[in-house]
Parts: sequence; C-alpha cells; structure tokens
Amino acid sequence: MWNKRADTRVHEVDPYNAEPSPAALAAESLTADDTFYSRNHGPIPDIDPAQWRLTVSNGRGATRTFSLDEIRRDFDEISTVATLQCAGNRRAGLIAVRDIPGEDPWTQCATSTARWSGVALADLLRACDVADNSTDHVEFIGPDVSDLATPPQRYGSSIELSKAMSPGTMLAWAMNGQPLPRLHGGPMRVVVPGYIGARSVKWVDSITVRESPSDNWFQRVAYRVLPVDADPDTAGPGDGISLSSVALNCDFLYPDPATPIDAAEVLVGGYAFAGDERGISRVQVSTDQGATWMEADLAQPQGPWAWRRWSAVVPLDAPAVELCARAWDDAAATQPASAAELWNPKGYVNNSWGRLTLHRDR
Ligand code: MTE
Ligand code: MO
Repeated sequence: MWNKRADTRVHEVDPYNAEPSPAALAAESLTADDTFYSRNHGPIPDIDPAQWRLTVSNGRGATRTFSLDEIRRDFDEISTVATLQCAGNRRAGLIAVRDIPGEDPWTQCATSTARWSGVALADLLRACDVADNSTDHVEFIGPDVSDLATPPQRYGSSIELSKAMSPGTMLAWAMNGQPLPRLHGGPMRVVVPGYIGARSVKWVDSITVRESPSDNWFQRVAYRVLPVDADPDTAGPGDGISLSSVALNCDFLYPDPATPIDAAEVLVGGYAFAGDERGISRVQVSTDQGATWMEADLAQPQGPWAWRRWSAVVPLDAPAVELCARAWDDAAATQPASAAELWNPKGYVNNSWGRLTLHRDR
C-alpha cells in the first residue's frame, strides 16, 4: 500500500517498519520518498491538510492554534538537508551477539537523507512568546496511538529548548520538494537534525514548552540504553541513558556481498554520520581486522546535518576478505570495533565498525 520500491525490506506490516536495500540507499545522495526508511509505532493517521491544526502552549499559560495555511503564510520558509537515523539502526549486529526479542532486526539502512522544507521551530516559538529559559524542554505529540506503550498512548518526545531554538530544527511540510508524504508525517512533522529519528515527531499536532522532559512513554521509558543486565520488560521511567544526539556511525552500502568479485580490487562505499554539533573528518577501511587502515575518499558535504558518503578502492587478495570501516568525527573520536561491547537490552546505538565480507570469483 505504501509507495516503496520492490526491494524494500519490510520488517513489519502493521505498524509499518521498513528499510531500503543497501543498493537503493547507495544510489542517491538525497533519498527519494519511495526509498526512505520508515519507522512507526502505531496506525498511520490520514489527515486532511485543511483540517490539520497545531496547538502551541508556551509554558507561561498562553496557547495558540495554527492551521497549515497560517504557518505557510506567516513565517519564512526554510529548507534543510538532514539525515534521519533510527536509534535501532544496525540492531541486527547486536542481535547476532545475543537475541533481542520483540525488536526489529534493522540492518544498516534505517537511515536516510532528505531536503526538508518548512518553518524554523524557533520562529514559531518566538511568535508564541516563549521565554528564553535555557533549562526548559519542548514536547511534541502526534495523533497516532501506540499500544507498544503501557498504557497505550499517543506518540511523543521532547528536546531541550536550546535545541528547539537552534538553526536546523524545524516543522516540515515538504520532503525533497514534494508535499510531505502521509507515511513520513504529512501534512507536518518535526525534524530535529542530528538527533535520533524518534525525536522527529510525525503528524505533530501539539507542542508544549515545559520545565522537564516529556512524560510520554517514548521519551521516559523507550529509547534508552539500559544496563546490560536490566530486564527491558520491567525497566522503569528514567532508567538507562536517554538518547538524543546520534552517536558517530558508518557502514558499507556496496558492493553486494552476495555477488562474487571477479577482480583483484573493488570499489566499496557507504555512509558516515556524526550527530548533533559534530562533522565527519575521516573514514578508513581495513582488510586485516584493523591492524592497518587505508583512507577512504569523502564526498562533498551535503550540509551540517547530513551524512557524508565515502568510497575506497580496496585489494582482494584472498578468497574471502572481511572489510572493516570506521569513521572519525571532528573531535577525533572514532567507533568501537565490536558490537559485543555495545550490546544492550533494547538494541540501540550499534555504532561498531561497519563490516562486509566479500568473495573472489575464480
Ligand atoms: N512520530 C510519530 N507520530 N509516530 C512514530 O511512530 N516514529 C519515530 C519518528 N517519529 C514515530 C514518529 C521514529 S522512532 C523514527 S526513526 C522516525 O519517526 C522515522 O521517520 P520516517 O518514518 O519518516 O523515516
Ligand atoms: Mo527510530
């Protein structure tokens, strides 16, 4: 029913959870809407843009309601290229270490990049007379009710007011120059560049400035890195590490490891992504489990909040070679080698080295 390519890997039909094939993701530096991954926690709402309303509560007792036409008429349009990445991206690598029941085995394609157009959230909040109180938070709520939460509740999240007011954070009504598709939050979604996808609430209809992070289940209980020995079914509100900025990550997108290579060297490539406030400064590839590394070529930056695509020509001097890739950010931090070090009960933030095993054809 959704407009996705035939090679899309669908983890769940209802709620719809699907990621593109690595080849499809590699083909474009901006991900088309028929390719973009999609992560949902409940039924997909069907909202008439003319009926959609956004209520903003400014934390000082005042509330304003906006229609889509009013927002488009009264505020300047901005446009930002931003990568979204699910906190569960690459979970399959953690499941290979130890099973994670009840969570989808996303591979490395629960991430995609689009040009988003809409209004700066800061402009809207200023128009609502929000106080410049640096310790406040901004809560976003959508209309979709998820029974993954106990008790079932509407999907929501929150971010710090400082992030809400910073450049890039926006309400988007268009994706790659087209009206925002229903599956991706149309008519309007939040886009929080550099933060885990979970904070970019789709179909947003309520925004509230508050003194503390949202009490919504998806902020307080889910999207947290629990201690290794915690029971995810009994973990309570506030347990573990709450996720916001995306951890430095990279992985391979090509070539397809299922096709043997008929040459002594091969072009490999993929994406690297550094979260909020960080850029990618280097990507390296190893053919010897990290004993030595060669520098990959980095494509031109697509903007401060977008992935960096990379490629390298590597020798294949054995029948089977396991390649490793790691990125460095501009604070010179790099990625951990193994997923085993990172395993956690809900399977978030696998940012271990990308790995790809290629075979020689002879
Ligand atoms: N917003 C609502 N209302 N409901 C959701 O289930 N999923 C979140 C976020 N926003 C979600 C949501 C998660 S976990 C991710 S990774 C992104 O949306 C995925 O956005 P996409 O489907 O456009 O790729
Ligand atoms: Mo996500």
